[in-house]
Amino acid sequence: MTATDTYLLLRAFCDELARCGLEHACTSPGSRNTPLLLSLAREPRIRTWSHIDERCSAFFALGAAKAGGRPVAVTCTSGTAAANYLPAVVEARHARVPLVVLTADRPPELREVGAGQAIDQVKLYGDAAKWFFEVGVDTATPESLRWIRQLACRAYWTAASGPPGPVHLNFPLREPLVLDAPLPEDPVPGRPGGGPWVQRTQSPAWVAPGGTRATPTRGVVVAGREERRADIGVAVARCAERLGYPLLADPLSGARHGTTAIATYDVLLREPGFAQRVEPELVIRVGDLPTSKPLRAWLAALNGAEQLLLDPDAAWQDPAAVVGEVDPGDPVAALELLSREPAPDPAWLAAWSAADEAAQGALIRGLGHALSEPAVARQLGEALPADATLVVASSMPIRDAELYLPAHRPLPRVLSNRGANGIDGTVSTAFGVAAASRGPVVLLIGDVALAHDIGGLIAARQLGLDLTIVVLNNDGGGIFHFLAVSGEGAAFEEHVATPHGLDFAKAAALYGLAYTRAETAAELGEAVRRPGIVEVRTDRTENLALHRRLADASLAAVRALSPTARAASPAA
Ligand SMILES: Cc1ncc(C[n+]2csc(CCOP(=O)(O)OP(=O)(O)O)c2C)c(N)n1
Repeated sequence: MTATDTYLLLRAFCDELARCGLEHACTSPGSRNTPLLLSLAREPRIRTWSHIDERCSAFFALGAAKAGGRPVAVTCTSGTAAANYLPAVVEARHARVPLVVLTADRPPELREVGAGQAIDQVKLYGDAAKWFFEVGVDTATPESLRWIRQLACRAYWTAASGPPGPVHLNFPLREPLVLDAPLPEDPVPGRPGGGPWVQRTQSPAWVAPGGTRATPTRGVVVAGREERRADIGVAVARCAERLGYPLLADPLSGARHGTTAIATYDVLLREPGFAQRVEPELVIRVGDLPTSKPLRAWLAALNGAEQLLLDPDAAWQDPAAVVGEVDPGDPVAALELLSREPAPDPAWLAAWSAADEAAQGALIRGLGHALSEPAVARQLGEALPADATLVVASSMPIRDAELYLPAHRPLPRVLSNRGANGIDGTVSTAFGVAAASRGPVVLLIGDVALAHDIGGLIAARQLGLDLTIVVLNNDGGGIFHFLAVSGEGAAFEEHVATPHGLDFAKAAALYGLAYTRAETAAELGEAVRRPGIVEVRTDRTENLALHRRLADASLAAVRALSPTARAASPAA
């Protein structure tokens, strides 16, 4: 066995990844992974991004895979380096993001004998990885070169499809780890024409040509997170418009636009009278379940409605077990079929639209001119161009985005780590998104989430990437004020809210980023045009009070629309 065998095999492996369509790989420094990272770096079709911190690296890869919609590779040395990939692998599994994780390992003779940096890496990520394989790269023969080409395709296609997710390939590597002679020609070049060793053909759509499906007049379309395919969001909005169905679309669905989109469903469905009046006969569900609790509760309680789930990934997003029909085919084809024979009832949509207008009016009046947390979400949705990407952190930013991002215009693309709802790795994810996106990328994040991944800021300078980070700094976890635990006094403050008093201007200076403090909407609008950190300071207690006032005002506006309220009110 020589380094030449290892490098021949890894060159063929990387060649196949590139032939399949892999464009980005993240590397981290180390000795044992030298053959892996050099083989990736020498493959001209793969762009490599170097990261010091493996946790940041894997989240960066996650962001790049979300933005690019195809697998991204990530490679590191053995030991705790590989263990640092776990949070991002878990998120990728739950959010169905394709990652090809390539860990270097000690060969068997160096395991469990006290050799350095040797831990048990076999199935290190447990069930979080879709597939695990231990890859021997000691002997390059024509047979093993064909095998490794097939293996690379299998890893890529397994990550990319049915449903997408992370795959883990572990490479025991023996010394010498560098070449001592030029690498010879590959005795098994890839397929002629540049295609991969194993092609994957798309299964044909299940929809019979010319077929139709009857739809009732009272229906709704519910669209949740679908971050990979922009065409699904477009098809969802088109189908809802044709059928005259209100569209309840989470911003992560890519479908929150068009004439039937209802921006404030989260408020409307909290009003029991309204929720009851608008019980539908059919619910067409696409993508994951939206974040909104009132919407989830409403769907769970719909007794008489037929619920159809378009579920190409077999993700089974139905915790209340109310879905009666699952369509595993291509959602675009199914939506087209569903909207072939529309029989819209304008009064049905009008009831939803009038309530939505009333609630939106109350929310916007209630927001006033102050630069509050929901006002920032609203303004970003209004101001960012359609070619921008808005990455939204977990906690209150994603909740504010769901209610306050507008629904009347094409939104920027909205992405968020909602597979496992962690606040970790968010900065690194957003830099990964920036690496694989064309337009500007803006991250909306709370101060605790920013502090958690502050090391991720290194990507700006080290990798030369532009990202605008809007941090809502309420000095702690504002979301916890909405929970009963907020009544627990000093212990709540110290152990749950966790104020830190960090000065983000100094973090910006350390990482060589521009820093702006925005106190007005105009200052925010100006600052988000440039990369760097834009800090908006808010107060956790005031934020809670504002959310309560806004909820009360919008609910009152919806209640005032109900037939009984109108009859009772002398002003009506
Ligand atoms: C990795 C991880 N640790 C802990 C949590 C629990 N958690 C949820 S929200 C939150 C606080 C977030 O605070 P911040 O980012 O400032 O946003 P805000 O609540 O102020 O909107 C925490 C710690 C989590 N979701 N993920």
